[in-house]
Amino acid sequence: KKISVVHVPFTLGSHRRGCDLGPKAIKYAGLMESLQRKNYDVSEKEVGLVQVEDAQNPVLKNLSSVIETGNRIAKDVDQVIKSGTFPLIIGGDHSIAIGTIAGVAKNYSNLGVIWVDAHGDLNTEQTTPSGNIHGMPLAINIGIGDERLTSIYHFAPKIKPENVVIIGVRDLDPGEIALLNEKNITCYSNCDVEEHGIARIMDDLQRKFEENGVDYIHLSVDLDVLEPYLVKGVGTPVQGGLTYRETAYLLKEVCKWNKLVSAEFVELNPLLDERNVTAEIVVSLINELF
Ligand code: DIR
Ligand code: MN
Ligand code: MN
Ligand code: MN
Repeated sequence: KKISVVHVPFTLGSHRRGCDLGPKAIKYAGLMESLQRKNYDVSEKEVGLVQVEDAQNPVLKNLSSVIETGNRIAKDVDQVIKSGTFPLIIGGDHSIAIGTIAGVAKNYSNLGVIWVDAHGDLNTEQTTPSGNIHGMPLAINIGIGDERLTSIYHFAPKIKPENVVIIGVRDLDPGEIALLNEKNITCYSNCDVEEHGIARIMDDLQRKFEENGVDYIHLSVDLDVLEPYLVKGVGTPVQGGLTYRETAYLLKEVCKWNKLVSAEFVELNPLLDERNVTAEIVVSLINELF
C-alpha cells in the first residue's frame, strides 16, 4: 500500500505560533522509517503555503492565508488520492482540515468524518470567542460559516452533519453547543468514553456509518484529545483527555472497518513540547493506525 505523508506547516489558524514546526518534529521522531519498516511504499511532500499575518478581521484572523492555503492543500490531497495513494496529512493547526476535507470530499460523496478532539471546532465568525479559525473547521466543512471559507475548492458543503462524529470532546463554547444540537451531530464526550468504554462506542459508530451508507471515512485527530500530561506540545490543552490506550484502540478499530481513505494529525506545537515526546507519541499513534 502506498502512503504519501503530506506536510502542512501552517500555524496562522491558532493564536500560538509554532504549529508550523509540527511536520518536521514528526519527521525527526522517525515517522518515515517506522512506516518503511512495515513495508509501506511511503513518500512525502510539502504543501506550498501562504502565511502572511493579517489583523484585518478580528473574528476571522488571518483569513486570506487560511483561504489560499486551504485551496492549495485541497489540490494536493486531491492529487494524492487520484494517484491511488493514501494521504497522511501532518499539521499544522486544525484550520488545515478545511483544505484536507475539501480535497478528500471531492473524491467521495457521502464521506464520513471522525473528529477526535477536546474541542468541537464548530464555531463561526458569529460565535467565536477567539477569532481563531482552527476553532471553526468542522462547522465550515458542514457548510456553516463565512462563504469564503465554506466555498474553498469551489464546492459546498463538503460533508453532511449526519456523517460526522466527534470523540473525546470536553470544551465546547455556547455557540458550538447550539450548532451541535441544531444539526444533531453525534458526539461522544470524554465522560461518554468513561461511561460506555471506547470499544462500545466504536461498535456504535461502525453501525451508524453502515446505516448511513458511508463507505469512505476521513479521520481527523487533534492531539489535544489526549490527556495533557501525555501531550505537552499542544496549544490548547484541556484536562480529562483520552488515554494512549483508548486512542490506540480507536485508531485500530477504524482501520479494521476498511473504510479509511485519509487521515490527519494536527495541532502539534513543538515549541511547547519537551524533548519532542509529543511528536514521538504521534509517530506511535500513526503506527497503531497502519
Ligand atoms: C476555542 C478553542 N473553542 C476557539 N478551539 C480549539 O477558539 O474557538 N480547537 N482549540 O482545537
Ligand atoms: Mn482541540
Ligand atoms: Mn468491535
Ligand atoms: Mn481541533
